Amino acid sequence: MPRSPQALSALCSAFLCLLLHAGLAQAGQVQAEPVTGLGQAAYLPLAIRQPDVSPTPAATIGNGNFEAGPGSGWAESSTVLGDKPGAIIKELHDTSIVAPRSGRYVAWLGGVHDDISILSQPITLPAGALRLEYAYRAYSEEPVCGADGGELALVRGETVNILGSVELCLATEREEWTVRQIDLAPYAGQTWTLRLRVTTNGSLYSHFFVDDISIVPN
Ligand SMILES: [Ca+2]
Repeated sequence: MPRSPQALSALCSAFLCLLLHAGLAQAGQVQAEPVTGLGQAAYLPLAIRQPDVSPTPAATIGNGNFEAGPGSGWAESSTVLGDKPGAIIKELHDTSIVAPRSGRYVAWLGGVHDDISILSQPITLPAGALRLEYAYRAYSEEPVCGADGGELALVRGETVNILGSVELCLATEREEWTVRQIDLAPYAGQTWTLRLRVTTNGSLYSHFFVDDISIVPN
């Protein structure tokens, strides 16, 4: 039975409508991809932000300039003066003889007979090339080197890695602040106790003053 032109037209419209909807759906899928793509792109700023995360902090020496006074950062001990805070970290009131390199405080090892003075603190060194920097003054009445002196070392358990020696005699006196640097690259990424030890015998005074101990880039 032949359909009326109206009926055909309606059928055709419905078919076109189906095609149209299918086309739109298809077009929607096509359009959906960039939307999905944009969704993924939205994560890019997160990836960009990642380098802004704080890098591993450089190793620092706690109270390296001693200006926080005794009892901060360092362990102090002296066989003669005891192991209480202040045995080694001193505020210098009379700066006419020795003025601190910074502020008012220094570490003062020696200065008494038959003594072993030790200043120490644990340090963790980050990866990378670093140096230990410190300033010192040395005074001694010893005419012959070797009687009084000591060492700067990294200590862990029974292991002692000597970084440098401290000579205390007339020939090694330093009446002005003298800055020294020691390469710490072999110890990158490791945790040690930094230890400064000065030993004196029973005659003729020797003094070793230290200030401004820090870790600096190589
Ligand atoms: Ca100081």
